[in-house]
Amino acid sequence: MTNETAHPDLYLLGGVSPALEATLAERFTLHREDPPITTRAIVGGGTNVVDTALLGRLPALEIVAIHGVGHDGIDLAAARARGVAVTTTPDVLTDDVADLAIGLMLAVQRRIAANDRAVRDGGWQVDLSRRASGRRIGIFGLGRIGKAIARRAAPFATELHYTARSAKPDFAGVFHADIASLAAACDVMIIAAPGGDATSHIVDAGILAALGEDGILVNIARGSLVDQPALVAALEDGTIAGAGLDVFADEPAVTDALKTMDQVVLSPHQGSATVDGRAAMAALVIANLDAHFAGRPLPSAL
Ligand code: 8YV
Repeated sequence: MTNETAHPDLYLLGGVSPALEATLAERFTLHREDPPITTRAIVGGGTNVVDTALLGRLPALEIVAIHGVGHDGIDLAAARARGVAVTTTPDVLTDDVADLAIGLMLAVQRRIAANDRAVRDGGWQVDLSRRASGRRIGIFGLGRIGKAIARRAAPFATELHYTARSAKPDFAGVFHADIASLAAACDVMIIAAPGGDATSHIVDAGILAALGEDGILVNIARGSLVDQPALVAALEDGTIAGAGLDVFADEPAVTDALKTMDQVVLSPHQGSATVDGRAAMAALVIANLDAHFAGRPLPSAL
């Protein structure tokens, strides 16, 4: 069923909150599968795929409004070539994702999740944890989220290190041109860079070896950046000390090996998932769509 004039057709590609879905339903005719060729808008999450095949099936498509900041699933070049606008929800989720990165870092080092399980099982004598303060902390990717992590990480760090496309003269940290140099220089390495071909499996067995036996890996970015079997092997044989993971190679699947490890803290891709953050993200998705269909400048176009 389509209703092109009053309620443009919108393909709801990813799961969104009931509140956002209700607001979208006031403005659009929603399609959760088999979008009609009259589809003018797509709303999806940061990991959803909009590729040339989908773009080819939707000749009337005008805008892809992403509920998130990642756009590794979107073929941006193909969208641009077609004149399809792409928007994201930057800034409003930065603090929440950065908070979770620090939470995972602390939880791994202080064994918070393992101790919680022990107490629930009636235990009290548990293994000693590691001091979380006084570490050399490295951040891979110094965009909005990476910088917010750095601000929070600074009180825990003797040294802050980072890798970005270029050195940031206004940032008080040690620049490393590549992740191998970063991994060798830090005790905690936090991954905050975009997914996509350029970063696929950039954290491999060699990088984990460079991070070393006292090293902790935290990933709040995309599972695709990490060679997950290599990570499992590195955790199993003590090549690194632990990991805090909000993202995985094949979400929502999480390999069983990780679930058995007390030196690992697992989180179901919850970086932006606060009541406050999700409300602000939903509002920005709507603001982008409203602006587009009113012919106004888009608040957060890529
Ligand atoms: C969302 C994300 O969970 O911003 C991103 O790229 O991965 C997350 O904030 C995702 O977009 C689902 O809506």
